[in-house]
Amino acid sequence: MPRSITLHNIPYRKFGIGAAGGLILGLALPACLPADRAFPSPDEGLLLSADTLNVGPVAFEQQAWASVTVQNAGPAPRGVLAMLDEPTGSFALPVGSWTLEPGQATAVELSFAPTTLGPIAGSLSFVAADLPDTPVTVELTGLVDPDGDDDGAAHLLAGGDDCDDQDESRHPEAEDVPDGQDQDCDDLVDEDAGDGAAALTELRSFSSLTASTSDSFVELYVNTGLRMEGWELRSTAEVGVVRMAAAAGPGWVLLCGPDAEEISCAATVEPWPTLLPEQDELRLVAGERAIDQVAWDPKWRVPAEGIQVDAALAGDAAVNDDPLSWCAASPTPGAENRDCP
Ligand SMILES: [Ca+2]
Ligand SMILES: [Ca+2]
Ligand SMILES: [Ca+2]
Ligand SMILES: [Ca+2]
Repeated sequence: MPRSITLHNIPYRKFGIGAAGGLILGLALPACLPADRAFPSPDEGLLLSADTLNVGPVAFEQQAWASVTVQNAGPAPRGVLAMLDEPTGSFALPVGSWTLEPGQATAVELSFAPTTLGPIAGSLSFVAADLPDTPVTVELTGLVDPDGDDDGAAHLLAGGDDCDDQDESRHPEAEDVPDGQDQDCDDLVDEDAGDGAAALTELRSFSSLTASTSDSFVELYVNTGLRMEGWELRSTAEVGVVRMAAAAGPGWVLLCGPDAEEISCAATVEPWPTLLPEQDELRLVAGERAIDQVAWDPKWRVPAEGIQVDAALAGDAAVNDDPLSWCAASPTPGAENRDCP
């Protein structure tokens, strides 16, 4: 139970009088202390409602408040200054000074937002302007909850691997469903979308003779809205990483070279994986899972204008493995493909 503490020796300590002198003065002074004084203390210092204050447990990125009441037990108005001593910066005091009338009390609000794994210890002292050598102090303890969302993974600041300790659906053991969020905290997004979540539908400017990243693109038909951040577009020789700010689809989605300007791209691939005529293979990979791949006869050269999957077959990650599904066609980036002849 918190208890009030009282400075019993303010006048005597101030004048450097020892215990014996205090006793003598104490015996001599009762007549000077009004019997009808409103406060229980025989001195004229500050009173606190507690000498210890425990806050929490509080999770990281959360905040709790606590308060302690300080009272002017003296007969005159008094300036009061608070001094917070806590090395981690987890406790904060919005207001640090007051003027209190005789007998007036004020509740001092104190916030606690952990910055490191606890318990976090400190102290809060109050000193009256006219009694600078006799502060009154409340000892502080802040308790920390290392797993704020109770999903079994601790916050990063607690040495854990929960990338979002306020969302129980996000932790390293979670399934990363196709919703634009990285549920399992591995910086790959939506990689558990599954085979066939997206299928290659159109390729442009992959020939080494015509390669220009300003007009190169890979078109996908995305069957469910997803964000392919961190996925890879791999040719036989090169690996490009997909950078995608937001989820896109269902529908036609463009992955583009880093210099693309004239087409509306959902994502950039860096570096752009040039597909050589003699190495005609392209794979879209999420983590270690191949979402779709196209590997056709190496003799089949990719014409400069690009190739596309027949409109009726778009979105099927199995059928586009067949070269007969593809044909040369003028580009339709981000729009429905043409019918192959
Ligand atoms: Ca957690
Ligand atoms: Ca979490
Ligand atoms: Ca992930
Ligand atoms: Ca996800």
